[in-house]
Amino acid sequence: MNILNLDGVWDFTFAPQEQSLPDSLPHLEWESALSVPGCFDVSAPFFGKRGVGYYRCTVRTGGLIRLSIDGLGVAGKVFWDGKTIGECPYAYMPEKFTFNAGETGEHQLVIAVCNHFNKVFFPYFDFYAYGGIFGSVRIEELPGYAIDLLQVTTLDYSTGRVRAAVTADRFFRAPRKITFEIDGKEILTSEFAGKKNVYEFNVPEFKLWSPETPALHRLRVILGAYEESCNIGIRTIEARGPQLFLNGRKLRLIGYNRHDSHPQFGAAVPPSLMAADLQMIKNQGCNFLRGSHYPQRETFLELCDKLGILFWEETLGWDVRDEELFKPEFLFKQKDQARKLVRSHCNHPAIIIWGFMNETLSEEKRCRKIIQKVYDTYKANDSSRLVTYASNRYEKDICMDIVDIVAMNPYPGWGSMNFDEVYSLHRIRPRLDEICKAVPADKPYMISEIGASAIYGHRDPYRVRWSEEYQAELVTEVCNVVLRDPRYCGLAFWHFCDAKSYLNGGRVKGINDKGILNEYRQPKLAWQAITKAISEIGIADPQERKNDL
Ligand code: ADA
Repeated sequence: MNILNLDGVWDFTFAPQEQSLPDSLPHLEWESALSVPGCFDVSAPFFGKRGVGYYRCTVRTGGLIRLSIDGLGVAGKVFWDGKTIGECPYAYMPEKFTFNAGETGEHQLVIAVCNHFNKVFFPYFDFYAYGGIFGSVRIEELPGYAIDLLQVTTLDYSTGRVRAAVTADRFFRAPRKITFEIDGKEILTSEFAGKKNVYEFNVPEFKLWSPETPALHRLRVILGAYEESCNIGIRTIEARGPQLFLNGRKLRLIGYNRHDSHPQFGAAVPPSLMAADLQMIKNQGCNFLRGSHYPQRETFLELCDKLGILFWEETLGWDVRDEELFKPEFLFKQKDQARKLVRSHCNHPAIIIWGFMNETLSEEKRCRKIIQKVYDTYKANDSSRLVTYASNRYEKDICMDIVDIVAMNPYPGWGSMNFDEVYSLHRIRPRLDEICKAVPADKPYMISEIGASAIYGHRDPYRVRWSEEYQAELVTEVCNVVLRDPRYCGLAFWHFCDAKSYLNGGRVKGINDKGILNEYRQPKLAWQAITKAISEIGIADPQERKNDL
């Protein structure tokens, strides 16, 4: 089986007059060239423009193929030799298309990308809607059928027992032999008939995956003439009462929210920068990231697996307003995204939480129904992970009982501010304590966002808001309150680095400047402050630390 990686230089042309994806492929003059992955609106002459960008490449292949696009934005459409193959309706979501490519020979692949806002990516989101192809484009040449979904789950971390659920695609008809290999050794051979089969086996000489020792095993599955491989990690994640447990051991999360964003690359952040970001986070003593607010690139998740960064991945649905939230199509799209996300990323041990609907109307009964349904969809597709949403409804939230871990985005000392008050850090502890009391005592509770804006380089003897000093003191106080209190099982600062947004909502320079680093990853004072707090206070549960003494 052959895999073609199509990353590289593609022909490009831009149609600024087009407001949406075309029904059929128009006649085009290929005026330019761009790299894939890449965003077209981060460089001249397309800076900040909205319209439809067309990417074209020529591929030598034929027969049944599976084309995968690891995320694009804002929406895309795929054409093969001029014919429509399918759509990528959700920004950032990986998509796969299986189709007959025709006779072996040269074929033309065109991906049209529209970066106008749509009913998935709304103009009021607090992050920039980049246009481009964010991740790799690949083709697998299939032997006439393929595995559609391979889902591996750890059943028992003490014995290394796993379950592998294998679903064949719609082209699979006759029964065939299926073989599983782990780390190059055959461990199971069986007959595969029908659409979905489930197998259980023990991983020989298994090592547990954890942030401290992110051990991976290589799984190869061969079904007839088709095969695929992936890394798997033996690990379980559980919520028991108010605690989290990873492989049966108490777990506390500390880290950041992170946008996949950079001034020069937009949302198509190169792997080297992803690795550098993750190394910084790990080196600081953190173990957790929330991929705010959309699906991630495969490379990024692979890096999290290998470096041992626990991950919260979520679907796109940021603060969606009620005129959209309560339309049936919103729920349909949320469920569809949840299903696709699980299917795309279920074998990454780093992912421990699936998320959805950031800061929604969780104080309303009619929203409760939506939250319940999206939660159920995740659980039906993957019962091995925790599912939640990040709330900013605090005491008013009526959906905390639904989710596996309560997650709040409070901004004491920053949000709901009284501008006459220069310095508000004294508000942090009382406000966090109040919110804590409102969270059901039997649920794990984490802070999924907290922070303050700081303009990089702005130092101020008054330590006013927007100064690096104020932000640094705020994060120190947050660490003092949260890391010392066993009630919290996690803390994720908003956010790792400054990221492009819009000018609305008072975003200075159109940037969300609550980054602990600036958009070029240069540290503000708060970076050192967090490093210091982690090394002085530690991240383990305070009660466990006491027991250790
Ligand atoms: C919210 C939201 C973030 C960001 C943040 C802020 O909590 O979830 O995406 O917009 O506010 O900076 O105000």
